[in-house]
Amino acid sequence: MKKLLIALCLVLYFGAGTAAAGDTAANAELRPALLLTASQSRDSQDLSGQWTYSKDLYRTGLNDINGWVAKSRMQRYRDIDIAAAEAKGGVEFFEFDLDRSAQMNIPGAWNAAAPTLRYYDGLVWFQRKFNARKEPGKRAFLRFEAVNYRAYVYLNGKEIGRHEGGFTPFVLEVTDALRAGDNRLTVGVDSTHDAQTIPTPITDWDLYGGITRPVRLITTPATFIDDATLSLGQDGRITGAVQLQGAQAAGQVVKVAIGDLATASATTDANGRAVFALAAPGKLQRWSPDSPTLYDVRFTTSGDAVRDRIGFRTIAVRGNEILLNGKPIFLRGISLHEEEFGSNPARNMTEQAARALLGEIKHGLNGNYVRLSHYPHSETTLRLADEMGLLVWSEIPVYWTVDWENPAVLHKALVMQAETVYRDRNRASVVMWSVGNETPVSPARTAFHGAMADNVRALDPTRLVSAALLVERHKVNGEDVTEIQDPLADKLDVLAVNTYAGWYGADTLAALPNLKWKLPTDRPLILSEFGADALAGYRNDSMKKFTEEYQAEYYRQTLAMAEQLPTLRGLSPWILKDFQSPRREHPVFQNGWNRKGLMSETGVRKQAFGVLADYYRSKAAR
Ligand code: GCB
Repeated sequence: MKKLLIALCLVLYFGAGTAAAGDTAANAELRPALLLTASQSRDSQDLSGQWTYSKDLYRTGLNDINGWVAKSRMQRYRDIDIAAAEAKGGVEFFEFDLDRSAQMNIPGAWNAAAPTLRYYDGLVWFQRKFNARKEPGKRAFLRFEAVNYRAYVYLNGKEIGRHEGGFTPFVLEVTDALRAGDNRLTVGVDSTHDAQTIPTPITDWDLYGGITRPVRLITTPATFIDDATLSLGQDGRITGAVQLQGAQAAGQVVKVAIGDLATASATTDANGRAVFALAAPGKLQRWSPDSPTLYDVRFTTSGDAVRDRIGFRTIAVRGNEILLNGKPIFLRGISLHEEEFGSNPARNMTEQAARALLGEIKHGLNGNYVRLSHYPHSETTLRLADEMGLLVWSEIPVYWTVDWENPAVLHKALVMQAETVYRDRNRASVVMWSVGNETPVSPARTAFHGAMADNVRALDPTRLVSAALLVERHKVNGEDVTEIQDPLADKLDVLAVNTYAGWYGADTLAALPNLKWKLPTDRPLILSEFGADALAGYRNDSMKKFTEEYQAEYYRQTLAMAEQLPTLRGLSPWILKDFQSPRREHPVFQNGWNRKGLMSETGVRKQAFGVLADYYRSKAAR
């Protein structure tokens, strides 16, 4: 506990800054050394495609027995042509050869790639050879959008960096390690989770180990724009900042142009940072789900330029209302895992795959909101949410069990939050940062979440903070009353609860609309989860669990219950699509799939889909 208190004091100390949009002393320690914000607009080489791989369950490529340095015949990252070495003969021999190993499509989780890897949980080495030009005066970086869960990265036999955390990007400079011509990139990916990882191994979704999102080689000038942000404030001003990196970062003029509506310029300080503030132009169209206007925003210096597509909107709470651009809004949403339609998904979120999922929410369900659970989703999904007009709840996997008393684990959570905020703060769609999901109340856990709430506010004071809480039921005057009894509620702008009455527990469906709730009246409430399993195509009127009829009726009755909650401002039922979970092994109904989807894994709509779609249609009309 003492160690945790020290960590919290540090957080509070670092959290003491007040300036807007991040980058204050408040979070300097948590800022990734390199961001390459808006790097999709830069010169780059996409390293997607066929990589070779080698399983390494006993971690021989990292360590030998007794923790000694790995044997050279096991070191998968060596820059060596093994076939040529073997042809020469001699005493040396090898127990791997990534040049002649099996191939796998990257990005994508290994679990879907081969039956032998379906439940493989451990270390796998990946190799990709590529050809590069080396341009004098330019710098080169590798940007990984996500590697689940730990990455060990080597270029041409040299270690260039490591990263922990399966859902956030990281950038490694390779200017010196890169060769003109042939290069050998080797990445050790360890999917193992333990009591000190985030999440722990106790979840309700698939393991999905691997290089699950794109990897790109990016070149920049010697001094380059590392970060560039812009957003609309409650005061009607657009503010933002640009961070340059490199020897010439100080004293540079930086220009920003918002479409053809407005321009501004500023000069970088000694740290290479320039800040902007301008009155929102009269013609500025506010971003909203009904009108998701994005502007082409260009940031330029004398030697560099990046572009981003940015929407401008405000989000706030007033009493128990959620206000988008100053007007009350009801969040017509659904929860979503990062898993594409299909019978053997690989968590490869291509634009087409993300569009298919978000399209069902926006056009199928008449939704305006999505809970991207239970971890930061791909940049592709976030950019599409901006483009299609869906508000987003974003979270990191501080889920169920966490080692609450461990300062190192808290530090991981804060870093993961920072990586997420720095990645997504130009996304108008993101309106809410969640600091946890269904964690059992205890003093250590509440201190942990409290530190996360303070951290995320310091990083980004412009968005709302929430958490998916558990509820409790008590007898009051002989009647069951459902309540939030969680001190974390004091830290949140929006209260959110997961409720499964009618699925887990003994309640009948008919009882749901009459359940009594006691809720704070001063804050908006979201039902962040409710749901029931149904196997698509299993139909009969017997009202047995796992039938489509039961799930549809569960939705009707839960929505009737929701109508009784006066401060309810949004819903994200569990979940759009059936998703893989080793926790779910009923041999007839589940077979490794959590069946709470409104659609099957292949995209067949169940009856409850229509129930929610009709409800949202009438809600939108009201
Ligand atoms: C929950 C969890 C979610 C599970 C779901 C379920 O409360 O937040 O991750 O998948 O329940 O299906 O039980």
